[in-house]
Formats: sequence, C-alpha cells, structure tokens
Amino acid sequence: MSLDLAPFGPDFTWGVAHASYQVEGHHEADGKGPSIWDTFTHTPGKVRNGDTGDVACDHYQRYPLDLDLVRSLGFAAQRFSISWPRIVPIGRGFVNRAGLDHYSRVTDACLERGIEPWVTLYHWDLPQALQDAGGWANRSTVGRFADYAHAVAERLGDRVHHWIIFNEPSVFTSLGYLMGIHAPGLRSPRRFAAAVHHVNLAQAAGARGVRAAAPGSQVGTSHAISPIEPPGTSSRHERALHAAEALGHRMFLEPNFGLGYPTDAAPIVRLVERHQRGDDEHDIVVDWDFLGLQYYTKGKIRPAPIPGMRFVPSTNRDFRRHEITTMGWEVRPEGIYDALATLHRYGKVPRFVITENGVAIPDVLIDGRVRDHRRIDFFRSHLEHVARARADGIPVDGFFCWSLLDNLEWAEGYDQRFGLVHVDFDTQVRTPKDSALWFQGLLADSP
Ligand code: GCO
Repeated sequence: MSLDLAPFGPDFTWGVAHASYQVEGHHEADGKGPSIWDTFTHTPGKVRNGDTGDVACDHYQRYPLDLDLVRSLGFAAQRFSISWPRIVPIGRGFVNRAGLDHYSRVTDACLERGIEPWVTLYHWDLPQALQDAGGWANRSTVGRFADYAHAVAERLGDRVHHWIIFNEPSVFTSLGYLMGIHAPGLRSPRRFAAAVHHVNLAQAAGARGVRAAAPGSQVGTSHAISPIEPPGTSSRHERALHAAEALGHRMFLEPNFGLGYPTDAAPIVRLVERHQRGDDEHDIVVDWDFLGLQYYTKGKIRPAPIPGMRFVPSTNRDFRRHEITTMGWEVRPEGIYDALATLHRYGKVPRFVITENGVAIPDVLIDGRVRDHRRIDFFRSHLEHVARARADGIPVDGFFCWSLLDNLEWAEGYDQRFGLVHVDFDTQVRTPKDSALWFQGLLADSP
C-alpha cells in the first residue's frame, strides 16, 4: 500500500488545502460583511439539508489546533483562502483591520509550526454588496478585486511567498452564472459571458496588485481541468469536443497567456470576447510563476439547451467500468497526467503544482477509526501518475490534498466528506482517518 517518494525529490511541496467559507464559520465575526455564499446558503432550497457555513468546522477559532494537526501529519504547506468580505466588508472602500489581523495571525501560526502558508485570494466568497451591483458581470469588480489583492499582499507579503489569485474560474463562473447551482445562483448566458471576461481581467489585475505589494513572491492561479473523452470520431463530435474544451478551460487560460479567446470554438466564446474594451487584450496577459491544477475526474460532453452552446462539459458516471465516488464522479487517476500535459503543452508556465486532488467516499467512524482505504488507493494511484509526469519532464513540484478536514461541500452541504481528518459537526471533534495516518507514515520517510 506504500508509495515510493523518491521520484518526487526533496524539493517537492506536500500540503493540504481548504477554503474560507467551507471551514471557518463565524460568518459575522470581527466586522465581516456578508458574502454571496452567506446569502445563498440562507436561501431555502439552495443547499442540501439547508446546511450553511455559519459554523462549519469552527476553523476561524480552532486554526491553531488544526495547524498542530497539519504539522503532526508531516505536511509542509497549508493552502488557505482569504475571505474578501472579512477584509473589505462591502467590497470597496473601508479596509477592515480586524480581518487582516486574523489572517496575519493564521500566517504566523503556520510559520511558527514550520508550515508554509499558500494564500488563495478568491475562493468564491464575493462580498454580497458587490453582487448587488452585478458581481463579476460588472466591470468595476475588476478594480475592486485588484485593490483588495493589494491590501492583503501589503499586509501578508513579508511572510507569504506563494499566492493563488483565483480558485477555479471556470467552475465559479459556470456554476454561479450559467447553471444557477452555486452562488449567486444565476442562469444567464449574458451575465456569464460578461463575468468570464471580467474574471480573466481580474486575474491579471490581481496578479499585478500582489506583485506591486509583495515583490519577488511567486504568483499563480488555480484551474480545474477535467480532460474530456471524445464522444466519437465524427466531425460533429470533434466540434462538440472543441466547444466543451473552450468552455471548460481554454477561454480561461488562453487570454492570460496572450493567446486571445478561442472564438472559433463556440458562439458563447464570441459573446465573451465582446466584452473586451480598449487595452484589455494587453492588460489581460499574465506572466505566471506557476499554475495550480485541480483534478478530480475526467469529463464528457452532454447536450445543453443553453443559448450559444449546444454541448457543455459534464462528468462521466460509468458504474460498470469505473469506481464512482459519493459525488458521482469516476475515479480516473490517469487523467491527472493528461491535465498536466494539457497545461504543459502551452509552453507558457515554468512549473505546476497540484493545488487540489481528493475524494469523497462513504466514511464511517467506528471505535474512533475511519478505515478509508479507498481514499488511500485514490491518492496513491493519482500520485503515481504525478510521478510519471515528472519522469516525462513535466515540471510539477507540489501536491495539496483536498482537504485536511471534512467541510461544507458547497451546494452538497456536509454530506460529502473530502477530509483526511473526520469532523463530527456536532462536537467539532477531529479524528484523523487511516488516509491521514498513511500520509503521516509516508512523509516521515520522505527524502
Ligand atoms: C472546488 C473547490 C473545492 C471543492 C473541492 C471538492 O473545486 O469546488 O476548489 O472548494 O470543495 O473541489 O469538490
């Protein structure tokens, strides 16, 4: 059941990841403003079981203990996100010192334990006040984001050296503005198109904001890629595949790479491009120090009755051929290699980091133990393909497990458990699962 760590080398970063809204709780503490996820979870019918992030894992208060756990398991890095409305409660103007103080303490707590902090600036909790003005569909959000990024980097940049601007732009724009299943719950191709362009612009503006305030830091962003299996070989299938890839990752990667929008792939991409103004084509380009890859499963294409698109990416669910997780996703370890290869082929970024990979399975806590051997197999098999990518010359030098703790899985609520550590949400008791202990053993032997 073990894994040979030698192929990863001594400089490989082993970490765990989480996001503010999914773990923190204390949604009104210390002057925080409401976020779109506070609004969404408090709207009946949006989230399974009516779950909210009001308490979550109480990590806002328990972070020192959780970081003790990270250290005891042997991980060298913690990826966490900053809640924008804790820093800028109404999205513009007043910067809340208490919010900055909190994340400054979290940063120090990481460093005191020998854990490197990796900070994500946006993991989906937009200040509600900005949503009231249109959210990402409103171009002025770009400037607001750059100001916020600058304020955070100014405060933490002396201690934080790895920055991730966005978490999965393709996911939060499509689920939030097109499919309506994540906050802000819209189903509007028109607003989706505007949001995509503004998010791409904000990637670049945010990166500039961080670099201005924290020169010399490593700046990247995290993309979800689920390599799509071609549905067939006809030219119709090929066109559908191109459209889904454009929507799934190309229109989020390529403008930042200076390649413009892949407008011939699907009409919706032309709708996005229409939001370009003035010098956008130039301002949108970012010279990334690294890119984060988040990989969970492979994709397929399904027909979609959405204007501007006939097909959308979706997940496979072939119960006969593959193991299926409680999220309904196929376990497809080889896809992590394909996703890395997709990024590497562009030749635009010097290195890659797996900023998320993990699995939700039906965990049961019996006599203080969770025997999650399926999770161990999941990580081992994915890591073998990461090692293969390195052997083939793809520069990938870090891996962050999603997630340290069981937490609020967005619209799926608390039913989906992704943690290495089991959380009893009534008592907040943490119990490391067998997978956590597996990593502990592995990392203790690392080169
Ligand atoms: C995302 C986020 C995480 C999720 C994880 C499991 O991809 O949705 O980055 O917040 O919890 O991916 O779905």
